Amino acid sequence: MQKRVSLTQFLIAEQRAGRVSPDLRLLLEVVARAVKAIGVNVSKGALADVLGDAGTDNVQGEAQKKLDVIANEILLEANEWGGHLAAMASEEVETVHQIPFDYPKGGFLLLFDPLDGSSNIDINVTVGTIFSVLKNPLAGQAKDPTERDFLQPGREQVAAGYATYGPSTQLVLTVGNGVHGFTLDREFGGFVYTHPFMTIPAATHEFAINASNVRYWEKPVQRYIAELQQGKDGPRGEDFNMRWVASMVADVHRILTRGGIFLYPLDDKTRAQGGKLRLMYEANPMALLIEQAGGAATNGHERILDIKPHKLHQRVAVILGSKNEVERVTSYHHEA
Ligand code: AHM
Ligand code: MG
Repeated sequence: MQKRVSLTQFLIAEQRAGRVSPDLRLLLEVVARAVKAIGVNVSKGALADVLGDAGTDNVQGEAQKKLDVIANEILLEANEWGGHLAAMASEEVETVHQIPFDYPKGGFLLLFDPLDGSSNIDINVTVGTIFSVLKNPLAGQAKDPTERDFLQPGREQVAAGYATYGPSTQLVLTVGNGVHGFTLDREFGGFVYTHPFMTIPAATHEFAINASNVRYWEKPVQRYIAELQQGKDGPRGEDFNMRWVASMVADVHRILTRGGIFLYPLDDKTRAQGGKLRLMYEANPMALLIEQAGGAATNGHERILDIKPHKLHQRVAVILGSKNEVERVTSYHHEA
């Protein structure tokens, strides 16, 4: 039988190779533990009264699902006391979440979307957690981090990842040395290293976009998608397939597994707020993973990881996945 490697063994090997500090290893282990707990709650569904609306709105003015609130609380509580974090930020929390006074503070900032794809919760379709890790620029000082300390471009991330709660619970992460996937063994209760060095082919025949928004898109995106839809009969001379789960984690996971392009472009509905998806805890971590797997990620004009954020809950247009296709759509934006 092939020897199984656990997440802990993987992280210890990364630590010995000098790519992960002891504190970052602890952080990733704690996130993995929180993700397991979220997965348990997600999988209980209607049996545990975790479905439906929480009856509250988040900072973005979106109705919170019960599981949004539960997942957020699990991640905040799990990460407060270990001493590895200086502060946290979450899609579900308006301001920076400070580490309680009675716990030591560490050198990292953790950002997350506790439960991405909320519209899929009540219909038993894959949802996930997305997270991003930055260094605390105030490390060694007695000051609490403020929102400004979080506003670093995505290229500064020291780690990023996501979990999918689907037929199996998977954890996919990068610490800057490729993308690595782990599958939760539910009987034994641990993550097993199942997907080493995930890569995205440069070419693809699969795209993901919410095509109901076609009339709101900008011209370059309308042109690109129209060309794909014309298939063999159009300028591309080949057919393309479409998939849209409406959970970014699931769509990105498919792309990391078999290639593809994902677009949530700027459109007339979301222009005023800068896009639909959030830069700091959705686009940035996914962009780092995609680049680490050999793909590309832009907002149509520039590399996502180079965008200098100006606010915590900033939104952004997202085009990511197989390099050839991302470069093509981006060039259409430049031509326009
Ligand atoms: P959420 O963080 O509130 O769940 O919203 C983000 C989700 C993404 O997971 C997904 O790609 C997109 O919103 C789906 O949008 P649409 O409803 O237009 O299909
Ligand atoms: Mg989300």
